Amino acid sequence: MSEKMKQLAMTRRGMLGAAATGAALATTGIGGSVLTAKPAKAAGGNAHLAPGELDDYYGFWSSGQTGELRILGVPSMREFMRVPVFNRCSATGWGQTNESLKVLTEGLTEDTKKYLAAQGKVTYDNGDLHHPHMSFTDGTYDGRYLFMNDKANTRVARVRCDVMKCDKIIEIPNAHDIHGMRPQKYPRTGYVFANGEHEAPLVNDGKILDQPEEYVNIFTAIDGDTMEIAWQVIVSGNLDNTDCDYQGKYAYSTSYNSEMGMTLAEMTANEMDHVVVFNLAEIEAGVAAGDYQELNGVKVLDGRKGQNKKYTRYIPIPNSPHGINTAPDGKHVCINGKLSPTVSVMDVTKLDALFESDVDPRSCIVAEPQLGLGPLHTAYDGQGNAFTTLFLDSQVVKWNIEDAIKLYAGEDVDPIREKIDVHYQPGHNSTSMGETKEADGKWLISMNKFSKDRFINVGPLKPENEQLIDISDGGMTLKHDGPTFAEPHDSIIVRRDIVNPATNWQRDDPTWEDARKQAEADGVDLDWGHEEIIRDGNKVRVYMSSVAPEFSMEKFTVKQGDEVTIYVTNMDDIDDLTHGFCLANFGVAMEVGPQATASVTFVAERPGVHWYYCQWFCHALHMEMRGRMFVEPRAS
Ligand code: CUK
Ligand code: CUA
Repeated sequence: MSEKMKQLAMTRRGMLGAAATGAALATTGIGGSVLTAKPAKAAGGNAHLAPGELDDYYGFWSSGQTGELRILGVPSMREFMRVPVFNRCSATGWGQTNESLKVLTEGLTEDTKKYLAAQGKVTYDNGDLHHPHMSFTDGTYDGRYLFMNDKANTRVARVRCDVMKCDKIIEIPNAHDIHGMRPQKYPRTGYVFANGEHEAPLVNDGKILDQPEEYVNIFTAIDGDTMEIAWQVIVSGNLDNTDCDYQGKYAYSTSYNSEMGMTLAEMTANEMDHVVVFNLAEIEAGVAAGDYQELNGVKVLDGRKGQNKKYTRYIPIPNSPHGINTAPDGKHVCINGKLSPTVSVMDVTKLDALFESDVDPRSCIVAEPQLGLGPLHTAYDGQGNAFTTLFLDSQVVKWNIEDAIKLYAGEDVDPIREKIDVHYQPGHNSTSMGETKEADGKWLISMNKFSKDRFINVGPLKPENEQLIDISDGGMTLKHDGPTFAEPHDSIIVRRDIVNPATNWQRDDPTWEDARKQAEADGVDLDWGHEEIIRDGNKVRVYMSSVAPEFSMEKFTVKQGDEVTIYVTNMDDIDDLTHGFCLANFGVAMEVGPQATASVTFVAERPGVHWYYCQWFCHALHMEMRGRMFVEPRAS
């Protein structure tokens, strides 16, 4: 270690103090020496991290209509990364590279491919990502995958946590506009449950149009390992949010339009809507017994109201319920009333009876406290308390579940502990590890839809405001305002020891499987510095590698009209040494991470001299990292 590095390491230790918190220390290799950075002091709820201090938690944020996944640090609220998923990303080439286009196109239905082809496209370039959730093993996060929905184009995506890139996107046939989505908690994920929000004819080919009585809605279970659809269930009413139990027996979804109305007045007519409970074992038995119709390659079971099949039960809930959240106690589930000032507490141990006998479906409701106006979502501290967002009141209310149950049973107790003003109109909230059995009661995020006057004015379109609230001392103390761009709905806060991404890619990563096969067929060794041009009719494949600050190919020549594929392999294996490949005036740009291969295909319909350059600042000679593509004009 150099003298300077030693000093730096000493200073860091001095600055951070000796108070170890028991969490794993992170090591960061810099120039061959190793510095250790300690996690932020967890106790006492210090939200301000000094430069160089590391966060205790990863925050995984959705981005709504931006279509990407975001990674933040909690408690610092620093944004670290944007992982493109349903969107087109200019920086990484997501939506343009062959590797990303494979992910974006292979899971689309034939119907959608046809529609897109008519638009001159191969994939959508928008999405509406509401709900990011991590895979579970035995009731807690396991650091394998993140799953997320696309409400805009009816898809579910998966992000690999080892490289923080999306590796699978599937479109959900038969369903419309996937909204609520949660992974199975126990024994593991397992299933990923996904709600189709909007109802439509089961076969939506135009034969049935304005006949809402013929519309249905679809609940889908996806196999999180293969990203194939396991089964679907037809339900009555449209589906909003979903969650599941810690026993591996039930999933449940809120439904805000049991009326199946088409207008606002119709949709809000009933005082009671419902939660649909899905009996996983009965559904699996139904699949095994062949009690389904096959529609677009998916096994679809009928779980509509009045079918009296043991697949589903409908529990009346006031009124247009929205969020549904299972408590870390493994027993209670909060159903947030939205248009009703109540949260209904469902006891999952009472669900068996609903399927075994003719009991009142409401017999599983053990509390229904009035909390305030517009309850949307609930999070937990793992100590018996719940935190519910009140959209209309612009507040978060902390209340005690056991006291709410006593109140419902007739005792004279007030379950409400405290209310805190948030700014303004909160939707989701999340607590540290709060949707797992390891909820630790340290931090609460309130995801507020409006920021109004909280920041300097940036014009008519304003950011949202995500507020960090310290709940570690039994109270609620606002610590930080965090503006975000359109429109994170949901977030999870994951202990950092659970998430262990790699710093470099592995050369045999499946991401560039196709490139590897093509290179093999072309006799090119992708694992070694290479520069090779293969002509195959009017298809030209250009293989080059990069080592800072050079591409292995300083120039290459193609003909006007050639379909050119460029493969770049980044041979650098140094932490954080990403290169890029940008072909100017061809609209081509991509990220090439350390040890990764990336490729892009275009038609060289532009004669002349064209520069390509590295667009990720990688070296003191980064500006010099460039080369020329010569395009010979077509003989006229
Ligand atoms: S929904 Cu947006 S605030 Cu899509 Cu989870 Cu409740
Ligand atoms: Cu390589 Cu910049």
